[in-house]
Amino acid sequence: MSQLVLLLSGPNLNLLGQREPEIYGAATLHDHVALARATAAQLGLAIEHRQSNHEGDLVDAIHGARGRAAAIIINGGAFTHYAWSLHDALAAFDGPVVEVHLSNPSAREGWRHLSVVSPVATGVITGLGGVGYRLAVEAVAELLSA
Ligand code: CA2
Repeated sequence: MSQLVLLLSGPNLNLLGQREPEIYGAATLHDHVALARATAAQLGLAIEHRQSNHEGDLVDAIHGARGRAAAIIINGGAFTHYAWSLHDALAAFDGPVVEVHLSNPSAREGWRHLSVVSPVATGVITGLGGVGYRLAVEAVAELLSA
């Protein structure tokens, strides 16, 4: 049976493709999830995707992954930069955590340079646009097979 990977999307990512294509590209969140699912299928993994604009929903989703999902891939959106509840929830998850961002937050405004997710992530993929979602799934497959 396929191992389950929870893919989490934070606030405003549901608007991708509608604004700021120069920063985030023209693809929609649906496109990124579809790429992650297709990559996962090739590698014997299954993706469960959850997007929310509410911090507590994402914390609940991380709790719900405990003992059920083998790994988590997270683009926390702007919560990445200040939502310590996500940090604590991820710290309580046993399994690889891959943080992914479409843009490179370190090359943008100062307030985006801090990630509260990175200290509890196994690895981080930033600045590669939608390709990052494929690479995140490939990284998870490698980590789970090691
Ligand atoms: O680069 C990324 O993937 C980000 O996580 C995207 C977040 C941003 O706050 C992070 O610093 C980096 C923003 C997500 C979506 O923002 C949109 C806003 C308006 C229209 C479309 C997308």
